[in-house]
Amino acid sequence: MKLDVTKLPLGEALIAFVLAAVAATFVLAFTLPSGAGIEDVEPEDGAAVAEGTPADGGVTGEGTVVDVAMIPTIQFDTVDVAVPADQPVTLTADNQDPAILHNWALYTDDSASERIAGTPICTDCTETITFDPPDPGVYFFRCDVHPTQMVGTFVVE
Ligand SMILES: [Cu+2]
Repeated sequence: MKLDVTKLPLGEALIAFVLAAVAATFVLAFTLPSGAGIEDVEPEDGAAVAEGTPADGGVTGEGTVVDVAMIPTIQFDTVDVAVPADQPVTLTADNQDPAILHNWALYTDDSASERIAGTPICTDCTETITFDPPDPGVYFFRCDVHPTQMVGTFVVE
């Protein structure tokens, strides 16, 4: 039969194919690391990406996260809050004081005449707000329902 004749070209073709595959493997081996290098650069530009996707969870992607709880009875779990000045603050006020209305509100000082930010007044609730902190300094926060019982200091550094 002529099978032996047709096998030889096939064998040569296979060898050529394998050589080409090996060559391609080397080419890919040198190409892929540079591709990965490009991907490594992207996270450094991630700030722009994060700004573009606030709906995906900008809450924790950037900025300062502050958690304050209202606890029994009629008090904040923390009365000293400090944040950096150069990034937005995302504050969550968790009212754990059963059936008592509370909120968290930030003012320029304890006269509470100029409000900077605040959560709604509610009971058995958790409210989250995001705001830009004022200039570095010492500020005042309180619960508007209990303005003398529930107070604290808010420092912007
Ligand atoms: Cu209160």
